[in-house]
Amino acid sequence: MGFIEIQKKGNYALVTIKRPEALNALNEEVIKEIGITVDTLESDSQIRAFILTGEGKAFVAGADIAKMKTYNEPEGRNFSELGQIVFRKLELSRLVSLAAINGFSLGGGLELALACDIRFASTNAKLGLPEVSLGLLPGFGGSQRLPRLIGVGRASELIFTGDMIHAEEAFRLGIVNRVTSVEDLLPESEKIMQTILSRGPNAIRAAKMAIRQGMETSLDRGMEWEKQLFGGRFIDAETKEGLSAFLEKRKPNFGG
Ligand code: CO8
Repeated sequence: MGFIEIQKKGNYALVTIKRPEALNALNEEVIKEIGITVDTLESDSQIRAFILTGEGKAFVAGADIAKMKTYNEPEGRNFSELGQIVFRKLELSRLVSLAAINGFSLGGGLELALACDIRFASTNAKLGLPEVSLGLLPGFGGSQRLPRLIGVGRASELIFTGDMIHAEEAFRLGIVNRVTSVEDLLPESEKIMQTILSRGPNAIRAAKMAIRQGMETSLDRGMEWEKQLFGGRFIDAETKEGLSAFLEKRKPNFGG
């Protein structure tokens, strides 16, 4: 693949978007490669998570503006649909995803990060949904995910102004979980991945399912889901091992 590098690191992967000459802007090829990457990692039974980052001074500076300039109405809709489908696949994947935002994360680039489970940003990162400055609106799910994440008022302000914000402001708003120094971004991302990967893998998968499905339904239906998933844990050897290890005062062996 031309735009994406996958480095396997035991049971997780470091995925780097590499189109630095255009600040990693997303054209159709890059988006398709992101989809192929998710499929490839999902089909690898050893891999349980990935960290997504960008090469150079951007995470992703948005959808490819030069390419979008050539679009007519169906092409614009198709492009939006392609991004939506690929980001949704990433979001619902069994893999835990962490966006390590190393620089500009704008437009489609922020929308990509919003589809990940966890977001860390380095102090130099700048985030925003500047689509309205181009006569567009977020088209890869951003108008839907951002209000769900930070509330309608705050999302509306960011989307209507198109303003870029610094990492600290993104942290204050709840868009990113953590702000790190530039040097610490990947080590901190890897450290939290190690913690996540040391826990019960099937439990994490169930928890992700409960969170993702629960966020899109009523509280009562979400709790019904949670109950089913919780019950399901008791037919899994992993749960037996986790409970026994606690009682035997030892570390659980989840085989990871
Ligand atoms: N698309 C294409 N090329 C880009 C993009 C982009 N989004 N961003 C940067 N580039 C290119 C520049 O054109 C430039 O190319 P060249 O060297 O050939 O002139 C190169 O990357 C370096 O960029 P700059 O020289 O501009 O770098 P600066 O450090 O001066 O500025 C910025 C960095 C502030 C990030 C600036 O590049 C910028 O404002 N970029 C555009 C950001 C933006 O508006 N992003 C949102 C795009 S719209 C979007 O994402 C919609 C998503 C939903 C689509 C739905 C389908 C229809």
